[in-house]
Amino acid sequence: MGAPSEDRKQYQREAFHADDPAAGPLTTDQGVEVDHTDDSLAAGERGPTLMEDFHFREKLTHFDHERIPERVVHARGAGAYGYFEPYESCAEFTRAAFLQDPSVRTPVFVRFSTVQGPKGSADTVRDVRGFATKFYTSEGNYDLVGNNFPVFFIQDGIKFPDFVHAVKPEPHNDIPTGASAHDTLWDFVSLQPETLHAIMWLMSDRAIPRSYRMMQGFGVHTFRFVNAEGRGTFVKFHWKPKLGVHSLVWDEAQECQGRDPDFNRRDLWDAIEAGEYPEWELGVQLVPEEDEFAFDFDLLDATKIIPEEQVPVRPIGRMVLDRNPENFFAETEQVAFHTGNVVPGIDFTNDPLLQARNFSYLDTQLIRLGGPNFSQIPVNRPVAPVRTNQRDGYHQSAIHRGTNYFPNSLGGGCPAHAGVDGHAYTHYAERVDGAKIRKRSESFQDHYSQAALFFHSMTDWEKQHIVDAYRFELGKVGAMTVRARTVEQLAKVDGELATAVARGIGVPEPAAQETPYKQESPALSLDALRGDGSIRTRQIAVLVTDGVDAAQVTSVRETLAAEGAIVEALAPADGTVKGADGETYTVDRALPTVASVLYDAVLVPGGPDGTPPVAEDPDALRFVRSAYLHGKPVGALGSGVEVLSVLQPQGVELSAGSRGVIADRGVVTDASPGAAGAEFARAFVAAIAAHRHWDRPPVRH
Ligand code: HDD
Repeated sequence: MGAPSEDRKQYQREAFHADDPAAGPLTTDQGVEVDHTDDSLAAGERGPTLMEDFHFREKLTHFDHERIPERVVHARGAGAYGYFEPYESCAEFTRAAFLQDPSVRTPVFVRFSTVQGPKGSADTVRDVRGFATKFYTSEGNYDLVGNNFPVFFIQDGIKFPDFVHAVKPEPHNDIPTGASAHDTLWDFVSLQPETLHAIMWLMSDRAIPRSYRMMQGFGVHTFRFVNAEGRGTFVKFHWKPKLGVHSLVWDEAQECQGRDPDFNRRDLWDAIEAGEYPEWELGVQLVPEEDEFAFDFDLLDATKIIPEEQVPVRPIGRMVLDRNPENFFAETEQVAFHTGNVVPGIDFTNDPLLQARNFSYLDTQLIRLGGPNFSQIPVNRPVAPVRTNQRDGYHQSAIHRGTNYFPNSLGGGCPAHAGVDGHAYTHYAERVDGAKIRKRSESFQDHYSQAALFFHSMTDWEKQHIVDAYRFELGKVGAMTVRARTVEQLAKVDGELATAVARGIGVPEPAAQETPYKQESPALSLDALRGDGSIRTRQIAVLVTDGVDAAQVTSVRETLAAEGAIVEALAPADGTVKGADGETYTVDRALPTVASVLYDAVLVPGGPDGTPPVAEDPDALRFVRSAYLHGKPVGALGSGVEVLSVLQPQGVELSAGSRGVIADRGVVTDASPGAAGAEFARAFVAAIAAHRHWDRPPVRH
């Protein structure tokens, strides 16, 4: 609770400085000052509008053309600027300039996205998240265009239009928005077993991240590092978030879609505005060229991971995002990524998915950004000098001088070829020969073992969430043949999984069959990715009303804030509440405007006269119940403990009249009058650090 005068409006009024062009008078696009923009030029007060009104025509014409085509996939996103710095020189493996010197910070722009939904869809849908990074290096732009899954749904890019058509809304009615739970996607999946591994990730909690700041990123493909001597090393890229990897639960993710469709975008924006800069470590899995065939899968197959137990991830640097864009359209919408944007020292492999992407990204920008000059848009512009003989085209903003061809003598031979021993990009001289054929390699034919590896590496609660997700998704599929065929495919991955899914969706259980897959990779479980255990930036709700024991709130709030959590006082109405001490305290938000799904934990303080202050408020009770059902920490102090009786139908036992701190599966209480000691705060912090408590019976996931 804060001072009553606090201004909570977040609009960036300070963005308009005196030297900002917007500070001067309104003008037309030609710079002619406009004295009046509220009425059209008309023949008389009630007469017709005149064609002569150039200001009106210009204003409306520009407005009519404000939209550009949204991205065909990854339309909805959020971006931020920051920097990357390597921990040490990577010269042994790559000559890339930005990976040489720990004292050199390379600026970056990152865009996170969902894939299926249009630009206006909700954030917390079940979907892959894009994680695209543009490094503005001294040798030109390098784009690492990855996802938060390490594998992709198909092996060859020629299948991309089929896959995207299948997952996108169905063509006859454009339904569903932002969802994969529909017939055409599952029809495709059931017929195309190479999708199974990525689909397993999609059914896991990885597909509903708590925050963009709390998800991993992967380059997916095997790329190639090349060092100054020209030696190649296969490389897979990993981003690991400092805050650990955390997810929502499905019920909560769905409610979030209505309560705050911008849940993930707002979270990123707010954290950066608050100076809580998100950070990731960049790691690499390195495989010497001579080990290309040392695995039981093909390194060129983007539906496979290299288990971290087989090739450890080696940390090579860190990235911090510390600046929000100033204009969403100019920066986040117009940013153009391209897998073909590489710098010397980073090269491709023959992964057919990557090869296709190297065509598709440049092509898509031509239609989306309206021509070939999109690299001149500020967010796309390299910091390295650009000297080309490319000329003209739509939206050309450079005023080129001199000759526009090579070789030339009239322009002094400029721009000249770069010397090969300088910073010029030289392609890795891989030897290639083969017949011209349309045929998938035999080494790409196993589609089941790594889907099984992922499933078997999950904890019990993660496995249950996967079963629930399959049941939800297939339960929305109308064609029973598609449901049954998907279960048949699942049976080839894991019989128990297939049976559990079949039981929920009304199709015959598959015949018992032993699958040969027994391997696990513990590094894949969310339990292995909890980060440093800190509670930084967790959102904690404290439910208050008149008569609240303000001393309790202040004491717990101080401890939580010292740990970096964000504490908000929620009351039945906005404004102020009167504490039991007679003082007035400001409310942060009114309960009817928020919901438990927007917070990570809830605390119910007491009142000094033994009455629990929020016991009568239905929003508060629903808040507590929902937090509990979603596995979140619930804390209560003094008479606030009585409010938790709302959880008794869920099996929570409250030992009435108990004194002292009790922490049981994320429910932390101290019923002593005036309780708010250090012991309670410590136990509550530990419960929040655990994120969710899956051992509660029965938690609705
Ligand atoms: Fe893609 C956008 C990631 C396969 C074709 N893709 C796009 C974005 C991300 C990815 C993060 C959004 C970039 C942004 O924020 O602007 N895509 C991936 C990953 C893939 C992948 C990790 C597999 C490893 N993509 C893929 C294939 C193709 C495309 C196989 C086509 C052959 N992707 C596109 C695209 C998009 C795109 C159509 C839409 C908008 C854009 O490129 O700029 O060209």
